[in-house]
Amino acid sequence: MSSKGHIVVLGAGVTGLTSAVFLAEAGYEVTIIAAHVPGDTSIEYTSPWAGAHWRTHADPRDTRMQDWDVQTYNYWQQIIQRERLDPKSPQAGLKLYDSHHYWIGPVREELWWAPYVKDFRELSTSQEPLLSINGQLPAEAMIQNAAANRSIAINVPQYLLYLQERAKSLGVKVIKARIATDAGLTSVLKSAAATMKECLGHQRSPPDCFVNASGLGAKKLCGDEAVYPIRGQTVLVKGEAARIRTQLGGGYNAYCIPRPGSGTTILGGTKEANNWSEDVDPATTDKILKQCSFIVPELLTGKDGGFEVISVQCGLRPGRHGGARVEIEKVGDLNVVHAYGHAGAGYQNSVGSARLVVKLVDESMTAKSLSARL
Ligand SMILES: Cc1cc2nc3c(=O)[nH]c(=O)nc-3n(C[C@H](O)[C@H](O)[C@H](O)COP(=O)(O)OP(=O)(O)OC[C@H]3O[C@@H](n4cnc5c(N)ncnc54)[C@H](O)[C@@H]3O)c2cc1C
Ligand SMILES: *[C@@H]1O[C@H](CO)[C@@H](O)[C@H](O)[C@H]1NC(C)=O
Ligand SMILES: *[C@@H]1O[C@H](CO)[C@@H](O)[C@H](O)[C@H]1NC(C)=O
Ligand SMILES: CC(=O)N[C@H]1CO[C@H](CO)[C@@H](O)[C@@H]1O
Repeated sequence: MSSKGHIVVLGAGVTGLTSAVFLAEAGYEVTIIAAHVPGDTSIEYTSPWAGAHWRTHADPRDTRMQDWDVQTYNYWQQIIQRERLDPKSPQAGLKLYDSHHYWIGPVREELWWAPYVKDFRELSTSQEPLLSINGQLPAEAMIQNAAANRSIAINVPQYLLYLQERAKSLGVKVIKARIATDAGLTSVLKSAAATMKECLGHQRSPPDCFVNASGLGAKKLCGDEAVYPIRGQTVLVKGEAARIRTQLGGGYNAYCIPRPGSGTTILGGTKEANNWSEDVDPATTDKILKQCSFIVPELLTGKDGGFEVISVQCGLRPGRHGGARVEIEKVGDLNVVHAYGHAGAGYQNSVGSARLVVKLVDESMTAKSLSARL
């Protein structure tokens, strides 16, 4: 089968892997080059540190991100449905749960997404579980508004491996290598080409297009000053929570995300802009555990009546002023499709963002063949 062209994807986080899968499905020959691949852990590799769940961050005016998130929600439901019909198919690590949203004080967000998620409903604070939760909280921290719907939690390590296997089964080659970042974009591209030649010999033609899914690495790679870290600390505890929970307002950003099939749950968390530290802060751990003890009582299984903590960790979300950059840039003779800066939404953006990457790559190939004919 002849391919539509050879695309090199830089990065093997959720953005690069999903883009690679969709490009391969669209008929391209794809090579991934990445310093970190599924199974690795590093502060420079955000994807393994995510919760993760679908809980949109899109502003009501950000129709691009709304669209990405809705596409991903629907696509994940299709995967879940397919696995239900064929339990022997590879398991992605996705599961539908009830997802509860609690607000201390007024609801300060527009719930544009209510019609797009399954079974959205308001919850009464005079009924359980809110009655019991509020019964333990001081007046100023009580939950005044609550809603629920069905949403998806992702077993992150499993999903990354699933994406990588899916990519490989479509012929995608994965090269683990770091690309030098010290001498500008043209040299980045040269270095990538050299790495590929070294690792793959003459199996592959020179790239027709590059996809730049380097996450926070984009800052160093091409000096995009709009990119910045948003640090998040989380606690992994024993037991799989009965449902997803998010609590906002009153200075809190507490969440609970069961990790499907693993017998564990992620409790969070923080959002600290411009902090590059990978060190966990014990006071923050205490704060997370205290706040979650009110909203996740079913996991208080420790001998001391607290959570059974497995690990505490930090990840750096790839923030970007102006939002994620998914666009074409022409660098010399080569077309680069950028796909980085998805901040705290890389998973829920991933399917819509990857489909846009395929569209941009298609456009760049059309432009390339037109200019070759002139
Ligand atoms: C605590 C926490 C909770 C989160 N919860 C959620 C959630 O619930 N839902 C959600 O949607 N999102 C969540 N996120 C956000 C999500 O994790 C990120 O948006 C996403 O992982 C970003 O993926 P990425 O592929 O763009 O970047 P990364 O995963 O960082 O991947 C970057 C890739 O580029 C490679 N790379 C970079 N530079 C180079 C180089 N010079 N040479 C070679 N390779 C290079 C790296 O090795 C890596 O493979 C959370 C994040 C954190 C930290
Ligand atoms: C990826 O994007 C960053 C930020 O714009 C840039 O510095 C880097 O050179 C790009 N890398 C590639 C291979 O296009
Ligand atoms: C970053 O976070 C660490 C760990 O919590 C903390 O010790 C440090 O003071 C923070 N740095 C900045 C610049 O906020
Ligand atoms: C897909 C789905 O079930 N959507 C529902 C979400 O909740 C809203 C509000 O109750 C309904 O209108 C949608 O039909």
